[in-house]
Amino acid sequence: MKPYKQSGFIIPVALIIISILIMLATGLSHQARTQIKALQRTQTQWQNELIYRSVLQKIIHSLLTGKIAYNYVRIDQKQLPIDGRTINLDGVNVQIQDSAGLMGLGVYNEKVFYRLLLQLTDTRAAQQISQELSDWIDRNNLQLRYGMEAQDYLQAGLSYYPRNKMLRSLDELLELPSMTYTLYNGTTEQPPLRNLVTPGIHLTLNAATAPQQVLRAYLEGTDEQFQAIWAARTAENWPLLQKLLTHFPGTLGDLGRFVPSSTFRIILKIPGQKSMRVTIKLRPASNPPYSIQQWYYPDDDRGQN
Ligand SMILES: [Ca+2]
Repeated sequence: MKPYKQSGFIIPVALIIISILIMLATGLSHQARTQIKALQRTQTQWQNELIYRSVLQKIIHSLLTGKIAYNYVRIDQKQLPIDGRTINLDGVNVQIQDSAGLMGLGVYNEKVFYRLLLQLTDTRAAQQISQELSDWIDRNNLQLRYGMEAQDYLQAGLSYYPRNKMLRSLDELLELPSMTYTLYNGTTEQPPLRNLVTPGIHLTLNAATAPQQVLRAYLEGTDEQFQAIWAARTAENWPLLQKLLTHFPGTLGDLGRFVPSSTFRIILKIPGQKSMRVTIKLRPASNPPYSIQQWYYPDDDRGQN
């Protein structure tokens, strides 16, 4: 009877031990799976970065050695667009944007920024954001109607004040209380605001490379007048575009000269994967003949939290 009693005691203990072991094993294998997934993600990211770097090198080479005119760089009888249009290079979707086609916020023009925002959001939000940016940049003594100065940030329970200086980086726009995640990062229907502006100083706008919303913001006049301008631009009819711009009331000079900048923003994306966003400045007389001004990889959307 004794062994029977003993086994009666051992069986529950053994069962407990077995279930603990099973729990441990399940936990460990779950942990291992998570780790393997993380490793695979890192590996894919590294592989993609290698592909991006290789494509980027080709683009930089083209920009340095090709002939840049209007909205393209020509090299070996081929043309790469520099107006932000998407093209495919070695399986990577690439957008090269001449910086002179973007709205430079380095010399802030509230009126044209408002006109840009108006195409992306409602009138009230456009007024608020453009005036909040004015107050973000100016000193603390002149609060605009829809703007906000230090005391308003305090009253709104924010843990920071306006900088009262020029923008240092574009992502500072996310600090404006009325800026929204979708406006900044875009939706399937509209381009990200971050793709249309730069924190740089631009004295002229290149009408041959400017995205539609940016060009519209700089040009006053009716929608019909602008449609004629945009039709000439998309048809790449440069003489006509130049002629139309001469007679179009604008707020920035030399619109018909089509002068590109030496700075380019390049976005690379393998479909379904994280993208890379790089800003490079060509300086052919130096070594290396370009400098990297911005390097975002992986280039996630901004300001989610
Ligand atoms: Ca201020």
